[in-house]
Amino acid sequence: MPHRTYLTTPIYYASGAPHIGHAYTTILADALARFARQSGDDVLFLTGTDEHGPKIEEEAARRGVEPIELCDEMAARFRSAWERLDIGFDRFIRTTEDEHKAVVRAFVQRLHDRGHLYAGSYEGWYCVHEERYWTEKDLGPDNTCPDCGRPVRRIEEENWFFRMSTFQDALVAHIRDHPDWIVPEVRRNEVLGFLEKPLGDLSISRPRSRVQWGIPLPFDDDHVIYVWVDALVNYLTASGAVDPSLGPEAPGFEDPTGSWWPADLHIMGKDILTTHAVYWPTLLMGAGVPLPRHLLAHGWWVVGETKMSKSLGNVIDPLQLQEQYGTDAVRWYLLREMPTGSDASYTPERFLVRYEELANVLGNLAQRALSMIVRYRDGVVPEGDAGGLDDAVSTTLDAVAAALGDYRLHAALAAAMDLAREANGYVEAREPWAQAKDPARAGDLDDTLATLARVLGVLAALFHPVCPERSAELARRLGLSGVQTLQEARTDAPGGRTVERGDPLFPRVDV
Ligand code: ME8
Repeated sequence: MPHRTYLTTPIYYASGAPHIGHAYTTILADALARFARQSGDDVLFLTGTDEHGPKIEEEAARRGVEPIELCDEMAARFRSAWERLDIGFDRFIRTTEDEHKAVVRAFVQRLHDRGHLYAGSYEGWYCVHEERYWTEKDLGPDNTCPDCGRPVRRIEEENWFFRMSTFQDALVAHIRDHPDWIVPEVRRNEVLGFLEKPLGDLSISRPRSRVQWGIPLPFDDDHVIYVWVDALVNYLTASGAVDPSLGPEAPGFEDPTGSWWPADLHIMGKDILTTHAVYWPTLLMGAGVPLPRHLLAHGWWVVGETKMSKSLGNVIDPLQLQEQYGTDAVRWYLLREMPTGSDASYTPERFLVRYEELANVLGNLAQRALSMIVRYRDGVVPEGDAGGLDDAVSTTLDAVAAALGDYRLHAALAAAMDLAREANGYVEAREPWAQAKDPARAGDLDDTLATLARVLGVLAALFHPVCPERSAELARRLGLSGVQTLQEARTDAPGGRTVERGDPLFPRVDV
């Protein structure tokens, strides 16, 4: 049986357009999904849009459209952006889907039936942009949100609450017992630090008098479900564990056997780690549902030194970059530039540095090797010893596997690029142009060219998850019927294949 991997991105608010922050998370998930498929796993890769709550309701009102019209438009926009960036998601969920609404209602009913909900009153502050409550002492100057700086609203109303506090000890124990449950470690320590203070209960409903655009509570029609509870349950809906027609007693809640649940990896930005590492697992514990296996919280993209924001007008559009440099270049830049877990700064200069790495190291190696096979051997890879770089390949594959093991994708990609650098060094050291001049060294030249053909096949496989389009083109030029698996590539016998030189894989760009 192949191993199964279920990985998720956050579902993005259907109120704003995708920018490089959203693109980063989704490309990161896509690359991890492709690495998993490459090693033979069955994969479910989920993304989608978060479509309920006051944020959407107010944005729709501002535009003078119905909330669902806004959601339809934005969901289509996210989908098409992801398609243009070669993101091969398996499922795109929308929280306005009937199936999801039914699972959310069954989930909340289940919490109620198990005695974890109570009615109470809430008095405090709310930020619509972040869709979260704040206490007085958290607020910034002039009653602003400490996260986004926007004005918060005073709220006094009846809400249903989830007894989150009763699960605090169990959650702390789970995090301590599973050191790699939250990755990277700095984020794990942040969550543990947060959990040193007593955990409050969680308001999980909004009176319909204030918020209409949401899923009604199954046991109190005057309330809709808090958008974060609605949103988090998407991961369970898409897993197929729960048949919502069976209601809160659906067996899949407790025993998801045969479905994709539990998720192997939830990927998100550090901004929403608390909801994923505190609200979500405690809600699952309340419902008696197994917890996801890992959470990966990545860092934050800023532009130059500044936060990216619509009001500052500095939002970087991944599709504009894609148009200018191609899909693979955008994917490479984002994944190679940001150390998973740390913050990174977008600048056009850094983008070019990363682009030139593709062009001058990988692209140049391919161009040289293929040209020489064409020039010296009429375009047919000779039957030489292809193992001249086997040690370097082994070291690289070990480094890549180790880096992927703890989701350090940037390090895996750095190792892949180093192999291309090493292969360029091999060309310099072997001097095939000198070997070609000396008939006595024809066998050496065969070995050089066969080695380069094999290493290019390995590089096509290694770069495929991040640069799917150009890697497939490289494989085609190598005379392969498709990109090989890493196992096939490392022991490949390229002799006899007809190659094609082609234009540079990554053309020179005018700045
Ligand atoms: O929070 N740098 O949706 P959202 C890096 N709907 N990543 C960034 C980023 C940046 N500057 N900006 C956004 C929500 N992201 C909820 C999620 S999930 C059950 C509900 C990415 O549209 C990053 O992954 O505000 C962040 O966590 C996510 O977009 C927030 O997207």
